[in-house]
Order: sequence, then C-alpha cells, then structure tokens
Amino acid sequence: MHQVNVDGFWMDKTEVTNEQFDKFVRATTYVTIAERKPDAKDFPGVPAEKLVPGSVVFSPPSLAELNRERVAEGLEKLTEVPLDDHFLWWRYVPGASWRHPEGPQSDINGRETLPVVHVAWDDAVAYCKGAGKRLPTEAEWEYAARGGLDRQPYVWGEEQKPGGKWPANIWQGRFPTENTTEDGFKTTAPVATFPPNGFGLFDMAGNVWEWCSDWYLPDYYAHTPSKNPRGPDTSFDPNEPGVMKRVQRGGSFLCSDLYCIGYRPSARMKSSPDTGLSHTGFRCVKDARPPKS
Ligand SMILES: [Ca+2]
Repeated sequence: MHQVNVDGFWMDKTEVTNEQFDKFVRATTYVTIAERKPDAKDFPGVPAEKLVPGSVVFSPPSLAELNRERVAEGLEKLTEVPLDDHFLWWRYVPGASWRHPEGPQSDINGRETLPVVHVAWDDAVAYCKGAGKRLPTEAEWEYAARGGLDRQPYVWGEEQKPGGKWPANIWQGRFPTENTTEDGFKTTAPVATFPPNGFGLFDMAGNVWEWCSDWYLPDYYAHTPSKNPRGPDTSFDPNEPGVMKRVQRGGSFLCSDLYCIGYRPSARMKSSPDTGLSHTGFRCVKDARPPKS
C-alpha cells in the first residue's frame, strides 16, 4: 500500500452499454476482435478449421458432468468442482461476440442497458477514442472506485453486506456450479441497478470487469511513481509467461468470496488485450483539463 496522486479527470458514471456500443459501431463500421477471423500467423500450429471468429463464454460444468468425464478417464470422483482450473468453466464459442453474447443463436435485443461484453482491450480503446475519451489508468480506476473512502475493503465501506442486502452484482453460492442469485442477477445486470459509490459512479464493484490502460506486471503496482502512474512499459504474468496482459479492475457477476473476491477496490485482474470474455467490459474517462503543451 502506498499513496499516489492523480490529476483531475471525469469518468463515465456507468459501464459502456450495448446501446452505446451499438451507436459507435453503426457510426464507424468498427468490427470487434471477436468478430474478425483469427490470423493464422498469430496462432502457429492451430489447424485452419479452428481459426474462426468467436469469444470466450462462461459455461460451467455440472459436478455430475465433470464426474462422468473423470470416471471415463479412470479418475476419482470429486465432491466439488475444483477452483484451481479456470479452463473448466470458460469455453471458446465460435460466433460469440458483443452482438451474440452466448453464441450465434443469442442476441442483444432487450439487453440495451446491459454492459457491453466480449470487448477486447483494443475494442475498448477504439470506442473511447471515438468518444473523445480514453481508458482510465489503473490508479485512476482505483481512486474512482473508492469514491472518497479511505482504505475501506469495499467501495461502499466496511461491511460486506450492509443491512443484509448485496450492494453489487456479484456471485452468491458455491462457485462455479451453484448461483443462488441472492442479489437478483444470474449474469450481467442493467447498469446502475445498484446504488452508486461516493463519487456517483455505478458498478465500480461487480457486474463486469473493466479494462484499464495499464500493462500488467504483478509487482509494479506496489512501487509505482507517486504522480499519475501510467503502468509499466511491458507486461509479465508468471501464471502465463509469454502472454502480454492489460489490467482489469472491479470484478464481475462471477466474483465470489469463495474465489477471487475481485470486487474489492484493491483487487487486480489481467487479461491479454485481444481477449473478449462474457464478463468483461469497460468505461471511459476524460482529463478534467487538457494537458499543458
Ligand atoms: Ca464493474
């Protein structure tokens, strides 16, 4: 923990919605990464028939399904889905994209006020640019999330569930197989469904993860410059060496206190910039004053 200062900035009150993203795409004919055919030279060794546009969708196995597979492989039955293997609940779905969040048969009709998902970092940057804004730095994001509170575990304060009510769209139940939807939502919620933080910003905890502009290094954040830290010049994730990653913040509807507790304002996440996921979105910021030239 250390103190940093950030210059004044404005931040979108909500995550960017499907409706907002749709307007941007119509105006610019922008095509998101999930909708583009993957380039063979970026995926050496992958057979041509597998190089199809798509995105990664949350698709948890049931314990029974998992055990059927394990028995077939001669492995012991499990009593819970293990939490150390995220490949168990993430699946690459051909045709999945922001327009088709669960795959080609799904669409966003009636989901106008839900946060846009399956947007890669480059897609988020393109949207912000088109809006005359930019992605927040990780430090800006955390400052904004805390909403004026000092060193509190949650963006709303100290108690996890004040007054017995969940103040954010996160996961209740045994992740990833049991979602009790105690907070009212199984997946994403319309933006601004839950109360805002002290700065009037909605969903700074939960709903969807939000891209930041910074590259990810595990130890950078503990030793940043004290003035307007902008992230390291390079990226390294010890869990996946060789894959450059950008920072994400805020947690999502999939964050459980049994697993990542990613909805705390101190929690960090990272993902490769070309990856869209069904729980990842973003919001933009704008400098309060143009920088002096
Ligand atoms: Ca969020």
